[in-house]
Amino acid sequence: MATTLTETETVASAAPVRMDVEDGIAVIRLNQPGKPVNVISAGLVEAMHGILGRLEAGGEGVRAAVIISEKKGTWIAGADIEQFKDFKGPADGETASREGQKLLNRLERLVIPTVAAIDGAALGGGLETALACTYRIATDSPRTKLGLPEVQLGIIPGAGGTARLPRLIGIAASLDLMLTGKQLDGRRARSQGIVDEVVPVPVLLREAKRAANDLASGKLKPKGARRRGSPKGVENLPGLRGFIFRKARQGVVSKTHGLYPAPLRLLEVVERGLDKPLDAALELEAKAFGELAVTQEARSLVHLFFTSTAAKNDPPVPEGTRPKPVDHVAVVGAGFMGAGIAAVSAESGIEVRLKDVKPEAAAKGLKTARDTLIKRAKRKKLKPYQITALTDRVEATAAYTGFHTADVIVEAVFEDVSLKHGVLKEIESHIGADTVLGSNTSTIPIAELAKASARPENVIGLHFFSPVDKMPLLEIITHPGTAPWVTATSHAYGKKIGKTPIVVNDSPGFYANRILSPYMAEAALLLEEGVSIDDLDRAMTRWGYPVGPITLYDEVGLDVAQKAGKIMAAAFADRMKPSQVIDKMVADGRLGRKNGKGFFTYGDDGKKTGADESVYALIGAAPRKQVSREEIQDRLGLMMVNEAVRTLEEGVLHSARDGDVGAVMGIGFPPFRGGPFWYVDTVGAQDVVARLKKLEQAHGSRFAPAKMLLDHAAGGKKFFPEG
Ligand code: 3H9
Repeated sequence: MATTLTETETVASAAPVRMDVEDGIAVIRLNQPGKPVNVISAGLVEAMHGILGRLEAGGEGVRAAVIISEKKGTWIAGADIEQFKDFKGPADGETASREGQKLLNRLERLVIPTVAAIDGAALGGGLETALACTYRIATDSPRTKLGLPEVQLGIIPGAGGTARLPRLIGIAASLDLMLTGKQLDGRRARSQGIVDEVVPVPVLLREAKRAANDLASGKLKPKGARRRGSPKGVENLPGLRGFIFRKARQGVVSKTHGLYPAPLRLLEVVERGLDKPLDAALELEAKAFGELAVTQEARSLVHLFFTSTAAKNDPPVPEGTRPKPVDHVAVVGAGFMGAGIAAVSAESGIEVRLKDVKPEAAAKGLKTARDTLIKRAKRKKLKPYQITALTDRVEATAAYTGFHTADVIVEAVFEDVSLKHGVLKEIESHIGADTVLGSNTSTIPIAELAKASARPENVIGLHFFSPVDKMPLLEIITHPGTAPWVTATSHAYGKKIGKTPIVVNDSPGFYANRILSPYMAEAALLLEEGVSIDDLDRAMTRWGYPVGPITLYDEVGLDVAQKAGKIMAAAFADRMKPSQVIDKMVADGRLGRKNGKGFFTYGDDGKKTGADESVYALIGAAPRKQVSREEIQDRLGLMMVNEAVRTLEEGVLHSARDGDVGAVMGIGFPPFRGGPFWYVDTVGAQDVVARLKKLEQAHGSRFAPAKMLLDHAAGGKKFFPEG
């Protein structure tokens, strides 16, 4: 593969794309200067057109081309999402889509074969670029991910993906990918027919050139054989295609209650485009892309992309604070939470010691952790030896052996201050001075916990959410004495295990539970007033929450809710009065789903069967009151929003950004509303204040607007002035 000066031509060293002709193969290397990832920006599009023009002109002895990235970890991360913020109306998005389509059509129509050599993320417009190539080779690296995540941004693929993917892998498989935004590693992408070969990283370029040569000579035919035109075979049987789309539509509506326009529009674009020539299908795509890109839903989801990325990359620690590497973690308390924390840590390559007092309890925790790891590994189609390597990373113990090597300790014992104090002291006698001492408490102030410690500067809250392997947030709580390196290391640990960390200051309920509490308390009050269980849940799922508040009571456990409610009521007596309803439920032995008895009834399989009508007699409130859905939504929703603003006002939150990320990722605040602060900006602080004042008049001072909200309303201020 020797490259000689005469064969090699470099467009410009600082250009986002470079083309070298090596042994008759044009190697197109992507490396956007000054960007952490390659994105399809105006500059990249222009540079690619330049290169395609040269290839079309011929004359350089080029037989085939390979597109490869020089950026570690990404091939192409898709369109530049930053540019979406500048779209003023549908025409801007439509133009951007057409520009992308034009480039990729030109790539697809080259007379020479092209090979996408993918190592790292090929997402959105990145995968669409690969789909326009003749052949795709991906690496087996864990960082290689292929997918079309556009619906998660409130849009649809806009550079040909809605037309090319179904034509390549079929309707049902492509809808599954586009509706969920799921990302596949190289091997899974091959089994779905998206890539043709999977190779180890070091040989990617060599193998891509080999494939390019073989395609040029005719020795190799593209296997995934792009079926041009509509998908052939079984999916075209009379009735079947309609059935696939009907089922998909039903799935979307039942999951989203029609609150997200993008997935429904995606189905329409794919269905209508299937029997059309590619160009006509692309027309539909561009129009829909333009319209969706300026919806409020898309703007909110783009906001969440940037806020969550920033929360991951920008911890609030003094400049120059360096985190310690986290390779060993010890978890104390092998219950459901402890086992979950052990599993997610091991999955990210960390060696874990899982300790409980009794060997049987430790063994039980180990089994739970391993079961979680196996379930997740099977979903990723890992090989048996890889699964064994994963599960071997967790070791159970009833003693403190091996703790001296731990970089981070996560204490996850029962929620009781004196128990936690005792455990903390014990742990400290087995670890060094440079170990982070984290507590997975959800209610106990961290400063209170740190009182028992000989090294309070090492103590920090690491609040995981249940179930740990599914919930994306890690709430990190510092007390005034926490050392910056401890915060930085905890943040790095959270990021390493795939969580989005936010750092907040110590306060009762921290951030997530603090804003959830008044919302839950208000739901209980409405029950007492005679609103039905179903009306309450339905109102909030229609507002966009994944489950309603009454279901959430049952899921969390009524005893747990009761305890947390009392702690919060003690701290914020004016607005979080504990409800009699919860006390009556617990006194009746109703703990929620965990004992099959709560606000709902449960079948033998543990599945919810319906509201338990006998609850109304128990709580002394028959469902008699008609409260409009909007009023329920305002009473609950604004309680949470107002409380979120108070936490920013008090300095519990470092930023509105963290508040939005925490509410969406920790407690299911509807993502398409962007988080409580983005919501206030969207509807306007004046509007929120007016609605709160109306509620205050009708129901009392707990609805009094936060001072910061009043200031924003009076001054026309925004939490995100830059939009
Ligand atoms: C699309 O493609 C539409 C097309 O169909 C049609 C168009 C016509 N744009 O996450 P990280 C930044 S829609 C702009 O920390 P990682 C990110 O903000 C797009 N910026 O790294 C961060 O900036 P900063 C579909 C982007 O290694 C930095 O890069 N694609 C973009 O953990 C590092 O990011 C997606 O939705 C972007 N597309 O993960 C993929 N991507 O340093 C979105 C990243 O200032 N991206 N940045 O904080 C990702 O999923 C992850 O960033 C990725 C890397 C997996 C690529």
